[in-house]
Amino acid sequence: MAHIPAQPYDYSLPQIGKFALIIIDMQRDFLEPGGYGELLGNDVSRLYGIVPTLQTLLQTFRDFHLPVIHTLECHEPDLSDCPPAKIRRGKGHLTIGDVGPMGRILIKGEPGNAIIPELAPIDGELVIHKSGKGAFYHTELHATLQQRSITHLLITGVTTEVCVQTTMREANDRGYECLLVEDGTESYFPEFKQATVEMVCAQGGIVGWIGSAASVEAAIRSIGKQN
Ligand code: TIU
Repeated sequence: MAHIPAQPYDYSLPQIGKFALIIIDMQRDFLEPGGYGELLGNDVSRLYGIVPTLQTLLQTFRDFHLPVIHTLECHEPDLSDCPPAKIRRGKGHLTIGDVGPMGRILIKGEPGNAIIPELAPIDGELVIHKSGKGAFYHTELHATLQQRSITHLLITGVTTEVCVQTTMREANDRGYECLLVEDGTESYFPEFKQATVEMVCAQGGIVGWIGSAASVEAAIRSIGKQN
């Protein structure tokens, strides 16, 4: 057990085996020009800023053989898992399933749907394919976490106020103790990131905690030494 300095108060990291790192949707579709994020009208360039921080955090988890979960937002090639309302959204010249410069947009298995190479999963890491914004909706995530007795989630990825916040709220409602890593998440809109960071830990931590990647890494190293 270790304490991580956090908002609104210290976060208690339980023993090894009980917590996991979750990296949400660090996919080319959200970070690179020509993907889903850009077709929604966003400037995608600012999301890359968190990649070095996430690489270091991910490496710390790997060094201590701790559980890592990656998620991808994606749809089946026949779009059977994509609500028509989601396809209609955005009003760009392309939409989900259309062919863009990185293959069919937001479709499982297409080049643009892959996790960026800097953070690519390795053998043994859980990869969750999700059709919604939240990682618990229509996925095996909750059952898998329960099987492994994981109770605490260190949450990172993109975008802060969309898939990250939705997943954190879903996790909180299922009883997980969640810490959002502030410098490990990013939004196309800095003001939305800031608002999300403030709202999830307001009211005594109504959804969870906010902390830094360095604090998480320090806590893991201290637990690692105890073992
Ligand atoms: N549009 C936006 O900000 N995000 C998404 O559509 N998905 C995720 O956040 N992954």
